[in-house]
Amino acid sequence: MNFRKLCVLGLGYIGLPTASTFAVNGIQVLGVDINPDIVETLQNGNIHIHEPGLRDLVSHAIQSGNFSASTQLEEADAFLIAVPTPFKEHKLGEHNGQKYKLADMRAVTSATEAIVPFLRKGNLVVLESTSPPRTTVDLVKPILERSGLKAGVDFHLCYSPERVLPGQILRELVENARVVGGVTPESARAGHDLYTNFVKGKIIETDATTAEMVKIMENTTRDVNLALANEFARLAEKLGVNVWEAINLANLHPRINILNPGPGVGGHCVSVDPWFFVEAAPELTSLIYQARQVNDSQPHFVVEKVKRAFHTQAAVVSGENAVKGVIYGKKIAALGLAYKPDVDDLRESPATEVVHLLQKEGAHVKAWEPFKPDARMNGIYMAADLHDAIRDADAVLLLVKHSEFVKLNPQQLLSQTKARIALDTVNAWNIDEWQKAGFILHRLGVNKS
Ligand code: SAJ
Repeated sequence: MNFRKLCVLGLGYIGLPTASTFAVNGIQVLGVDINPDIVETLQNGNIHIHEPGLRDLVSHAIQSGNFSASTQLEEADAFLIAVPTPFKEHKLGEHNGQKYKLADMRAVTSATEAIVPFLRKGNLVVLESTSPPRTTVDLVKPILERSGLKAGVDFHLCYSPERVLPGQILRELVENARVVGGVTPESARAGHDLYTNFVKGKIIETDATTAEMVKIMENTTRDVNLALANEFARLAEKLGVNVWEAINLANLHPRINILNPGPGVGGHCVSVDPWFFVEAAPELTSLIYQARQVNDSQPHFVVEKVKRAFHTQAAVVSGENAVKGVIYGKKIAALGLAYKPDVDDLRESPATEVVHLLQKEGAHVKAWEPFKPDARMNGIYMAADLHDAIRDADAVLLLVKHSEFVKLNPQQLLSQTKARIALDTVNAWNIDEWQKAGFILHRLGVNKS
């Protein structure tokens, strides 16, 4: 099938890179977003998200004359839906007393509804948003069929998951294998034809529900493995072992690849998608549910660690014993709020959760996020720069392994801060160097400084 014009609905972290990549590969693309600010930003040649290479790609797309942005759809040969699938804010599911999160499908629903008046015979519609299993056949298909056209007969319908890693989206978009699941084999073939316009990895055809399951399985596997790593960190602290050394040694085994523990699991994918399986079948997903509990409770573990760090110091200074209340009134510089290294995405970030929990304990936290210096976070005091964050701090808490934090020189830092306690939750700082400089460095997964 030949595609001349494509409408991409949703110009976020996936929609914008995908739309621009199609455009630079010769397809005429209309990017549609309900947010007029995003459309205006793009029309002015700017971008609203940080992703390496994206600014150049979008300006090439615009210069090619193939890309434009609008709040309104138009007729096209294909429609691609890349809108968010967050959780319902005020509603939880429950199974045997265990509460679980529910997908909020309003954006997918309204994007699909918006296509209906423009849908024509022979069109292709692709859903890319990560969605609970069976969304394509049970939600999207019936809405599109309100047009009077039948999916798989009059128009093609596919689910094709994006699998790109934030920070490397542009490369992975082109190089990764692509799964295209159709409601019929012909639909899958049409989806295949669309993605051949730029995908260099394999394009594999399957059915829509398999493609949905594949996507959720990938991120669930990562989440469960991350829960294991975080549990190992807790165990290592209890057993007096350095978890980082233990993981390195275990990973020498040819079939073992333990991930890195950290302050928790965030972002809009790995910490979200496993809930789609739990929602689909809570009675079958106890391991998946438990992994979510472990990862969601990791910020609490970090806060306990911060308390112990202050308690150790308090005991040395004044012989105080009580751990409770030990961080009340303490000034803490939180370095990094993004959900992972070298990205500007603060969604579902465990670092922000750590900050909120510290504040609940009465600590005064100043956060510094170099990738989003102007971010307005609800209830979080954002420092103007690193210096502002650390100047009056009693402790420096590293929450994200941004490259620029890894490179920090403890000797230089010492003269810029009152803090002598440093706490590294991501294994970024060299203990010897920091101790030599005069800091007491505590590390997640290691029970001594
Ligand atoms: N994390 C750790 N330790 C690690 C690796 C990650 O604590 O060793 C944390 C990160 O800091 C972050 C979270 O896990 O908070 C998730 O980060 P990630 O890098 O594992 O994944 P995402 O969410 O950026 O991207 C994932 C990718 N999925 C898989 O690797 C299976 C990506 O390929 C998907 O396209 C993306 O989700 C998505 O959009 O679904």
